[in-house]
Amino acid sequence: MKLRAATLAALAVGCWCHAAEPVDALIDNGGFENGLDGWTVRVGSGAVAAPEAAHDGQAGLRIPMAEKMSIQAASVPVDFGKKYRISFWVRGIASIPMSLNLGFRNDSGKYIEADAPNDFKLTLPTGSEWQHYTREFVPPDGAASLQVGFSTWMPPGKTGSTPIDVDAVVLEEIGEAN
Ligand SMILES: [Ca+2]
Repeated sequence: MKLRAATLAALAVGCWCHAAEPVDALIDNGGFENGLDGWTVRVGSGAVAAPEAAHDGQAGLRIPMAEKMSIQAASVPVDFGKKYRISFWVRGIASIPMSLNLGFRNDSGKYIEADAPNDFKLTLPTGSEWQHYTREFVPPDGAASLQVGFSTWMPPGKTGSTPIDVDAVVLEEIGEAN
């Protein structure tokens, strides 16, 4: 029993370390605990890191629904021979759609076009409650870097009312592509 208790204690410590500081996370400040450090607003304004938008920790990304918006994380190196997983928490998507954008560039910095328009632009689930979105992908041939972003757009005749919240954006390398 003594050994078992020690093992459990070790596991508990290990889990705590992992939760506090994921070793595989490629995106800096994916939890918005340091405000919008590392993130760049490309279109629109008003996106903030706010306590009321937190799923984990003290802050999350709050996107007001008044206009088109686009925000991107800093570019991270990727390998097209590897498989990756992106995950995050999201809530509040209603009449205004939001997409997850995977922007790949080659080693010359040239943007890689998707074969199909929606391959790298993924529509996110609607709903007022928190949902954990997870997707695995393999970067296209020649990809050397990835910029993860979120964008909203305004379908004709639609107006937004509630804000969209995003938190705990994690990008991990999970193995070989094949
Ligand atoms: Ca957070």
